[in-house]
Amino acid sequence: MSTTLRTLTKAVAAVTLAAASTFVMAGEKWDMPMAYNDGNFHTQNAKAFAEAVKVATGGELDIRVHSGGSLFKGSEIKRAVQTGQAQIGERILSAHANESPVFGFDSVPFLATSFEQSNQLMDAAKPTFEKLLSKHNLVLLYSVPWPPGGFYAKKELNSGADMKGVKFRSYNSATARMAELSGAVPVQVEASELSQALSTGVAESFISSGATGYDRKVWEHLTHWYDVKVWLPRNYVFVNKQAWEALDENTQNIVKGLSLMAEKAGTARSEQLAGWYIEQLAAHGMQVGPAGEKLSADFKQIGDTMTKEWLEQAGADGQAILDAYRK
Ligand code: PCA
Repeated sequence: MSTTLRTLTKAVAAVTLAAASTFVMAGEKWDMPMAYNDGNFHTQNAKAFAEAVKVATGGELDIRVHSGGSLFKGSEIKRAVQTGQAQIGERILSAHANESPVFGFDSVPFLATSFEQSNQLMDAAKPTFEKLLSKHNLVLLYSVPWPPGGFYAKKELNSGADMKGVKFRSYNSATARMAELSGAVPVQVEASELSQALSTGVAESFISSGATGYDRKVWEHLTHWYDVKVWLPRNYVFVNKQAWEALDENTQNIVKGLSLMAEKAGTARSEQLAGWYIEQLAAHGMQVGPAGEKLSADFKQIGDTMTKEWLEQAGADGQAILDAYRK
């Protein structure tokens, strides 16, 4: 039996046991801060997960989702969960690459550019990634990739040189570095602040999936989206280690099983919506399409530089991930 199936079977057994048990546990309430807006597909997926956990535990574990950075801002979520101010949370993984380069494994340019490759890369990275998370007092529940990232701009881009001096919104160290290497000027902006940054001219270009362009209605400010497929960055959901250990084994098994399902369902949703988001950008008047030859070649070159840099920074851990991925 596959690990996935075994965990699911355990979850089903645990649900049955929980339903049959007559003793009453003290109910747990967990706060789950998330950075992205309520309608975003990751947020909707987490809400479905939280609801399933509540039903399957007979209300004994009640996870309350706080979307859009309303409880903790995106940049505060990991620390809040590490220190137990919140029990569970979601964040874009690569935003933590400044703490350890391993957190940036999914944002090495052009390393994994399809959903299939993204899942293979996650499998390859998991042992190293989970070990690192444990050092940060966190337990991984599930992770879901965003659709492939492309370039948003308010003018035609024909080569990397067209990025010179452009104010470029970054959301992690990889997007900031990509901006620098192309001569753009990086400015860190959370997705929840993106519309404002674009309307005030703080930012005029960025890399992201169609999902964020759609969620933030960027057609109000921008005109072009180039399908570069530079990466599929992941959001991940993690629990404070002590909060996790305080759950009984049945509850842990239920949460593990439902986490597997949330990962599968969220990934399927991301893949299903990927093309639809791009259609929406076009339907709202944006020009969408592949990058031209020169632009692609220039970004490939930047990608090569960044891959080299990442490997230097991530050392043996990074190499182990790449070796496992390429097997
Ligand atoms: N959207 C997120 C990160 C990756 C993506 O597709 C954002 O732009 O913040």
